[in-house]
Amino acid sequence: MTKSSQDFVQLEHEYGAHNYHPLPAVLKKGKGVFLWDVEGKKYYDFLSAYSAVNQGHCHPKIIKALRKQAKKLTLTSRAFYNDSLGKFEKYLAEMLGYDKVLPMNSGAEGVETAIKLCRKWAYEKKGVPENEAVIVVCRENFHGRTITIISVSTDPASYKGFGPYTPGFKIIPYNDLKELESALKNHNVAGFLVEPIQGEAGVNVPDDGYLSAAFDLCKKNNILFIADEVQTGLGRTGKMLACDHEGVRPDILVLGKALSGGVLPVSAVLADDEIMLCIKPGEHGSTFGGNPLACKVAIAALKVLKDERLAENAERLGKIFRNEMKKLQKEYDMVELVRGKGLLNAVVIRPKNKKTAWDVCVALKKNGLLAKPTHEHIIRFAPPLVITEDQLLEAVEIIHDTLKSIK
Ligand code: IF1
Repeated sequence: MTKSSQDFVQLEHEYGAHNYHPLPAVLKKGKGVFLWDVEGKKYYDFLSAYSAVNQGHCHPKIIKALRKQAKKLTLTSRAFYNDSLGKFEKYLAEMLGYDKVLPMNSGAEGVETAIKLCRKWAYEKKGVPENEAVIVVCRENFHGRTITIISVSTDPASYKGFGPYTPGFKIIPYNDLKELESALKNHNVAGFLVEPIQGEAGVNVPDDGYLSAAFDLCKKNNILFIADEVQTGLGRTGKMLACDHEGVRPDILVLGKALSGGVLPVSAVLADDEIMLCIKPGEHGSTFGGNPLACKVAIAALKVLKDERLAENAERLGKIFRNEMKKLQKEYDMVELVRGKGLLNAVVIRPKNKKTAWDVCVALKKNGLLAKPTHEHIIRFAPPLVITEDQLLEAVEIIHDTLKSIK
């Protein structure tokens, strides 16, 4: 007997840890901007696996690279060289203009790597006394789920009950240059770790000029500017990097998610020699980091971004999308605010008739569009960057009809 959605929900509930609360959509197929559930219902995907599938689901060129390499060699570990890693490192380093690349797997591992690299640099190059390096981070950040990373979280759901926490961080408000300036006065500050747009916080876009001014403050004080572009990078906000909007070139750049087009966990840290070579053989690594399969997939994923001009598409369609949402904002009292950059956008729902973002997302799902609430009143809209204008406008219609129906 074929299983229904409810059967799969039950199966996960019974045998899986309860560390998520998914919308009740059980998916079995994806192609481009679309997903299908086990009953065969088709959806627009407006989450894109948290921006990991910028290139669209199962992009034929990425899947082709995956299949080709999977038949040859998948993993050797870094105990040996392989014939794919150097090619990937060269491709990524040249594409983004850095001397070197350090490959990892998850985004959190990438951020951990950046933190280690920054601390090492502080002791070796800046002259911070051993074990006294401080990294400045922002309130409402999201950098992952490891113990060190949740140690700097200000969201109790992320950190509460998981202590003791890792020391060596200072938390300041986001988008506040005065606070940053005063925090950076401490000579032991080694780096400033920041999301160019805060994703989990609800697509929190800082004021124009914040990133470039923050970068200048870091330079003035000999502090590394570390950008977590795990979510904002690789075309999502309408430029290859969100930092490109302000002409900022981070000292340490962290990428993940779309680096593989959502096919495998692939993350990477980029930096110039002066910083990257502070880590010596044996001091950092990962069994799967830089594996041949991941490298070939990542090169294909990066080529798709470039060849299909996905950043430009995100820039153009993002403007159209926000414009359409602003029309809905005028029409429906329920829509309080629209914000975002490129195709990373959020709609804030005014709590009305006790409707939460969750309720709206459930209604959107019924109408054929998948999106995820963040916090109680924010809906993130982030379709794959391969979406066309016609598809985007059709999705806008779905959002419109949904708002009309629950008004
Ligand atoms: C989950 C949010 C997105 C990230 C940034 C590092 C990581 C992430 C800027 C870690 C991960 C995810 C993880 C996912 C939810 C999610 C998320 F809602 F929490 F904010 F994308 F919007 N830096 N973000 O956004 O990367 O280790 O997961 O590969 O369920 O925890 P990872």
